[in-house]
Amino acid sequence: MKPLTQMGLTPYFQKQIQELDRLTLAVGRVVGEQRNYYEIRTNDDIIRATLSGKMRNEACEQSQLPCVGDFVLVDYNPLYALGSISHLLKRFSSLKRKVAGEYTAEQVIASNLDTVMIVNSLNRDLNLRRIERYLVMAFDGMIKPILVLTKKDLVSPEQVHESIKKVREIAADVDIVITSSDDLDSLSSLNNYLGPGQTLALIGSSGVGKSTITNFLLGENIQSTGDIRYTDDKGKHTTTSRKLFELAGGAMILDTPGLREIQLWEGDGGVDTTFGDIIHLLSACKYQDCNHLSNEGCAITEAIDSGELDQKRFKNFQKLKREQEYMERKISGKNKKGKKEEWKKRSKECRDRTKFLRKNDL
Ligand SMILES: Nc1nc2c(ncn2[C@@H]2O[C@H](COP(=O)(O)OP(=O)(O)OP(=O)(O)O)[C@@H](O)[C@H]2O)c(=O)[nH]1
Ligand SMILES: [Mg+2]
Ligand SMILES: [Zn+2]
Repeated sequence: MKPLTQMGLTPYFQKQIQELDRLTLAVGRVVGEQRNYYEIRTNDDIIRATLSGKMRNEACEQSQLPCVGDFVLVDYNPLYALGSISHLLKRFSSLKRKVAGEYTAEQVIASNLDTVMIVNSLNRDLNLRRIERYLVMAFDGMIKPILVLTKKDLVSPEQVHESIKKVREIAADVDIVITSSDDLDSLSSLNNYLGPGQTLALIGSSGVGKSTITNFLLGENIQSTGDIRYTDDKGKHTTTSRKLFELAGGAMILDTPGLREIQLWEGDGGVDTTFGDIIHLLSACKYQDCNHLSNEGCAITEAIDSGELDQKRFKNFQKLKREQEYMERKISGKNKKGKKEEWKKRSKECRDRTKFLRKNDL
C-alpha cells in the first residue's frame, strides 16, 4: 500500500500532526462515510472508526465533523476492529453548501480537493446559471474547477459547438472537456487532471455520468451506474454515498451522489472570481450609487444593450451575491448570539466566584 504522504498528506497536514504531538494515534484519511462508521485509510490499512465521544460532544456543526477527504487522527488498536476518531485536521480546501431545508447550517461535501470536475450532460438543457453556481462553490472552496460536458454521442456536432460557445462565455478561463462513454480517447483526456497525489472530485446532477467516468478512470466497474428515466431524462440518484478511490497513477478520485440543490454558503471571493467580467464592468460604471438598470452611461446597462453582457448572467450574479450576503448576516448574527451567551456565562462565573470568596472570608 502507498504511504499517506503519496495520498495528499502534505507538509500542511504533517505540521498540524507534529503540533498535536499525539504519537500514539494513527493518521488516516477518510475515504468513505457509512451510516454508522467512517472508512479510514491509514498508512498500511483500511480501518473502520467512529467519532470519539469528545469530538461528538464538542462539535457544534456538521462541518466540524469529518467528511470524505479529511485527514484525521484515530485511536486504533488492531486487536479491536473499530477505531475512534479523536482529531480532525484543518482542511486546505473544501466544497461546502448550505444544508437543504429551513435552518441554516453548513455542509461540507468533500474536503482537501485539488480539482473538481463539474459534470453536465450535453443532451439535457445546459443550465448555465447552475454551472455559475458550481463555479462559485469551487472558487469559494479554493478548488480548481474543470467543466466536463458528457454524452457527446447523443447530440449533433452543431449542438456540441453551440454548447461549448455558451459555456465558454460564462467560464472564460476554465478548462472544458467534452466526453462520451463510447469515445475512450475523450475519457482518457481526463487523466491530464490526475497527477500523483492529487485529489479530484466529480460533482453534478444525477444521471450526468459521474460514476461512468469514475469507472473508466479506475479501469474497473466498481461504481454502479443507473439508467435515465425516459419521461424526463432525469437521473435516478444511483450513487448514494461519497467515496474516495485510489487510481493506479497515484491520484485519488471522489465520486459523489447527484446534487439536487446547491445553495451557497458564506462566500470567499468565489462570486467575484466567477463573475470577473461583471466586477470589471462595475468598476467602470461612472455612478457611485447606480442601480445598473437604466442610467445613461452605466457600464452594465451599456454592456447589456450592446450584447457584451447577458442580462441573465447579470441577474444571476446579483442573486448569488444577495444569497451570500444574507448568509453572512445570518452567520454573524448567530455568532453575536453566541458571544452574548458566552458573556452571560462568564459574568455568572465571576459573580459565583465573588460570592464564594465573600462567604469564605477570602
Ligand atoms: N449515451 C451516453 N450515455 C452515458 C454517457 N455517460 C453516461 N451515460 C449513461 O447515463 C446513465 C447515468 O450515468 P451515471 O454514471 O450513473 O450517472 P451519475 O452522474 O453517476 O448519476 P448519479 O449517481 O445518480 O448521481 C447511465 O445509464 C450511463 O450509462 C455518455 O457519454 N453517453
Ligand atoms: Mg453515480
Ligand atoms: Zn451602473
